Amino acid sequence: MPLDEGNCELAYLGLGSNLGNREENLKQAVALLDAIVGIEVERLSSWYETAPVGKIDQGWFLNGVARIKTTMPARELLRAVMAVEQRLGRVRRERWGPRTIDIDILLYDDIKVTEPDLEIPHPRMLERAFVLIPLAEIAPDLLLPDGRRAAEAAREGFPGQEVLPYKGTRC
Ligand code: GSY
Repeated sequence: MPLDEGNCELAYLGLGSNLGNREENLKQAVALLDAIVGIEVERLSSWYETAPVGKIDQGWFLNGVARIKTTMPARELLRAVMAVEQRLGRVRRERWGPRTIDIDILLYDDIKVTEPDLEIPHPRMLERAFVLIPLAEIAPDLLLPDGRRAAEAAREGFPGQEVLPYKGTRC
């Protein structure tokens, strides 16, 4: 939902799917997020085909990053994000396993949260090509928690982490 400029924070969300119709899952997640009062999706990266990181014996992901404006505090945003995951049928079977949708809060303004169920900045974002490449596409000058700009971080080599442009499904 469009938001007034005042009392909003900027946050970045990582989106991923590797089960079912991945593109449809991601598009629905973005639409559901944007329909929430207190969230406006104001910039969205392209989708990228990415090899699974962590548990590698699963299907490739489609990943992207969204920049949102929000009036919600971080914890309320987490609840909203989890509600969207539930709506899209996310079932938490395996911690690192396949999922219809995964939405991670990467950054929220420049705040730091270290709680068992919520860490901001996202603790693994700086190691993940599937986060940094789409993030750099929409916010190349964004200052990351380690002091680098997003564009610089995305240019690093990421051994074993394949990230390819998504060309869409063919009929
Ligand atoms: O943390 C996000 C879920 N996830 C992903 C992902 O989104 N993309 C890729 N390529 N690998 C992943 N491993 C996990 S866990």
